Amino acid sequence: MTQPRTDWTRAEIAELFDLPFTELLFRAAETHRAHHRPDEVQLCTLLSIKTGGCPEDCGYCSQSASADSGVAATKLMDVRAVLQSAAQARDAGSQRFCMGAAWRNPKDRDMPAIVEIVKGVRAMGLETCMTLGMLTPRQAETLAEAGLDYYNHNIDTSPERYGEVITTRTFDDRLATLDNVRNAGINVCSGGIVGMGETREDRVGFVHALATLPRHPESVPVNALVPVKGTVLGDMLADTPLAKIDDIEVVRTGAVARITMPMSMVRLSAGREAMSEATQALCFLAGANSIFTGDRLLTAPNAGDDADGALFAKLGLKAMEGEEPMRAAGSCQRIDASRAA
Ligand code: SAM
Ligand code: DTB
Ligand code: SF4
Repeated sequence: MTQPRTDWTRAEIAELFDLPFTELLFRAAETHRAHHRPDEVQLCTLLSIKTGGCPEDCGYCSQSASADSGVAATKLMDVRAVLQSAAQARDAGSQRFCMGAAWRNPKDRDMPAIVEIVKGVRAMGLETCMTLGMLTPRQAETLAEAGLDYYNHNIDTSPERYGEVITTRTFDDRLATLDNVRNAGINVCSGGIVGMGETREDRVGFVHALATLPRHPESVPVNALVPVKGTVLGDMLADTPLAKIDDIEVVRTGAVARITMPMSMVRLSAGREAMSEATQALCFLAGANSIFTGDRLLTAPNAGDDADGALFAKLGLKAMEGEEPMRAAGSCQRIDASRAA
């Protein structure tokens, strides 16, 4: 199979954003159909395995120790409790179990418990994803050896805007971890957040950075900011409601991600709770084909299974069961081989 383009220019991506909305949607839907089943949406479930007290200062995040969000800090969850949650997610029809920790990076002493969790969740027949902050090459290899299927590490916004949102690490730190994950043979999940008061040019730069990685991420989460009181960006949006992103611009971003990264799964992630059914339907038409299910993300509320069941019934969508295109095409041979063993 031919590999998708990774030589997109910013000008080309800006032109896609500028297309008349109907034309952009048509092109995105066409690309979507060429590589994915348009009636299937992947269901993923999130669990916060270590919440709050994070030393990073990400301006959007309720879990940063610098935020005054009221989120209490916890220790790493007990392995058995994580496996119980995973069993519930599997029984509710989830394909992937994504576990997040409010860490700048895992400490080596945390790794044995993390490895046990990965092995246990995988043994239940779920795909595993972790997001634990920055990883060393050795830590990425340890996770790969444990059988981790995906690692989520978002670039979040354009390289230019990054330093205005987070000061405790750099965009290049993010790319270095993505490299370590890729080199270890783990599938990459990387995307970001729209609606942080960024410009269209930032959204162009954000998609450009992902679409020009040496290999596209297998999963691209597009989050719409969940504004949390007590965070820098949540408070900024409360003070300047006009800075709130328009739903059509969220759909445009998803559509451009779909066209530029045709084989990737595009996940309509945080922010669905505040979106109308019609906006979500447009996102699916524009090529979003993955969501988080359940009534909680990490700390923020999510749409919930009843609302999603009703939406899927209305739209004639069903839960994805088969393998994703990039994995089926063997983008991650070593992990696929270990799954088959
Ligand atoms: N600490 C790890 C890290 O930052 O990589 C993992 C957890 S962190 C919460 C994972 C991602 O959640 C962030 O990169 C960001 O994209 C997203 N996120 C966090 N807070 C959000 C919010 N209020 N609204 C939308 N997305 C958010
Ligand atoms: C991603 O891109 N979105 C998820 C997942 N990766 C880890 C997290 C969304 C967090 C939303 C805010 C919260 O729940 O605190
Ligand atoms: Fe910490 Fe991740 Fe939240 Fe940033 S996004 S404050 S690194 S938990």
